[in-house]
Amino acid sequence: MSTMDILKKSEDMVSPGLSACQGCTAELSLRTAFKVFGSKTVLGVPPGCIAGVGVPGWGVKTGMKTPVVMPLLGNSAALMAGVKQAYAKIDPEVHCVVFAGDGATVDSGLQTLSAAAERGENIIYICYDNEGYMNTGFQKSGTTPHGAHMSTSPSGPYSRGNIGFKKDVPLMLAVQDAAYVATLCPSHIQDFVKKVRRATEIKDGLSYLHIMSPCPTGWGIKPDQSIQYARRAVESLYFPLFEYDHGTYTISRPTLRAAEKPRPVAEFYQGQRRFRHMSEEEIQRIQDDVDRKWSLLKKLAS
Ligand SMILES: Cc1ncc(C[n+]2csc(CCOP(=O)(O)OP(=O)(O)O)c2C)c(N)n1
Ligand code: SF4
Repeated sequence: MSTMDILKKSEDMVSPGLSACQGCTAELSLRTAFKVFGSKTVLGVPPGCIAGVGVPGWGVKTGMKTPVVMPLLGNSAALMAGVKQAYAKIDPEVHCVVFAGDGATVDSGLQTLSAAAERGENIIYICYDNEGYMNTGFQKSGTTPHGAHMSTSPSGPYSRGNIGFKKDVPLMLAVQDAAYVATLCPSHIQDFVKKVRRATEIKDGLSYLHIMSPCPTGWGIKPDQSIQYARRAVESLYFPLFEYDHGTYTISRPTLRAAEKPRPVAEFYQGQRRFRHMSEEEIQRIQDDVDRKWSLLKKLAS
């Protein structure tokens, strides 16, 4: 089936009426990914926006149309690995999928994620990266970008927002030999669907999908701008799309196209309330970091 056929013909596995903010790309990504996974799927969703917006549901008419398990903030990979091992004996075709925020993934749950990758657990782990702990009031996480004003790293007379730089967990897991690792963005839906499909084919280890997820409420953009900012993240190489598949790195087509004439990272930073205090010099530091990481990725894929 083509991407358009999958999106048009597959059932939406998420009931209407979630309470996510308007323009939430995490919800869009969940709905899109589940069009590929279908009904033979168990979802593990730790505390965070997606759990909070009603995915676990009440009864059988709200939330997900698939079974949902709610792990703790830090043990999603371990819990879903156990669920998968139980299902492997009953029906190995059942996908066991984690859909977790960046806080639950790159901070709290990193140990269990890394251990599940090491053991070769056959789960699909998805991180929707909205670059902060959004559900609890916009605290900084390990993927919050440099300079961002967050409730725990505010900008003001004595501070300039987040001091650190975005942690690169997709590369971390690729180096650690997860079976399949990919970065995805809802602005490039064909590439997105292709990678989710590939994850469902993997039978010999862990698949890790890291999705760029603009969050209008936390980023201070309008709901109808979230896809525009998602696109800017890809086109500036701030968020390069790539795959690591059993030892081979491949840069994805949208990123190869963008790399011919990348947009300045400043265009991704401009207009977001969390970055409005930042000077040109501070944004140049991000550009340098993005350039450095892009050179590394090119080398890995060459
Ligand atoms: C051990 C632990 N600490 C704190 C919390 C409170 N808590 C619930 S949701 C959440 C935010 C999770 O952030 P993230 O995973 O980035 O998802 P998002 O809210 O951005 O969707 C926190 C800190 C918790 N549930 N468990
Ligand atoms: S705060 Fe952000 S991630 Fe959470 S529901 Fe709203 S838009 Fe989505």
